[in-house]
Amino acid sequence: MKLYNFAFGPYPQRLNIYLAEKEPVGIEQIIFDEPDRTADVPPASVKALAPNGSMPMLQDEDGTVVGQSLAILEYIEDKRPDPDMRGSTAAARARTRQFVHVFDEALTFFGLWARHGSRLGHGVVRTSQAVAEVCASRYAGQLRLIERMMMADDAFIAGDRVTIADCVAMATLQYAADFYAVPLLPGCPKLEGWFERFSLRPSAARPKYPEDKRARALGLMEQTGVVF
Ligand SMILES: N[C@@H](CCC(=O)N[C@@H](CS)C(=O)NCC(=O)O)C(=O)O
Repeated sequence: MKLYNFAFGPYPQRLNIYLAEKEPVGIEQIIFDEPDRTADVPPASVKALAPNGSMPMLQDEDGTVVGQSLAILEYIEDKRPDPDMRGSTAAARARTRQFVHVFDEALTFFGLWARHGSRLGHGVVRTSQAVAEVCASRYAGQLRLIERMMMADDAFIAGDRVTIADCVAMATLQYAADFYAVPLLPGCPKLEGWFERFSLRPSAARPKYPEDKRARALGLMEQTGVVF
């Protein structure tokens, strides 16, 4: 299998963390520099493999192409079941997937907040302060929901072992903290404890960000007047 990806970004980082944790055999990672249409990065031939044309993108030897990060995680779990990173029972898998979906929704709200509120978007896309504020509030709401879903005794997001939920969670919260300087929500001790512990794992090593963009992105809360 070939995995086309970027070294940073909330969706790519889901796979980067996952592959570092799982270490599956037979998956070649092709990592592109940040997108640059004028330089054909990623190449048009790779983007054309799937309708969405975004990274990460997986291509299997039989020609199967999977173009959505969550579907890629599930596909690799199906094809390389060991070590299991979803849960060994239907109930455990459902628990993992509930966290995955809530974090995925959180990232959608975060992405809209950033798109509408960050200096990075101003003058590039149509922006709305109202959308930024609503989405920041919905992002915070998702984190509060996750805090209520977590069990106090669990070492990881969805239980006593690393699952795809940890990979999706870390990619989201790390991106918010590192790239936009948006900290974890106050009053979420379980999530905060997990974040501190998981941040120490080699899989969660801070990716290399484009520093010019990051310098403008930092301070999203101040840029939008949002207070948690
Ligand atoms: N829903 C997609 C989103 C992927 C996505 O937006 N990837 C971004 C990087 S964070 C990308 O490839 N952007 C460049 C582009 O779309 O040309 C997924 O889960 O994989």
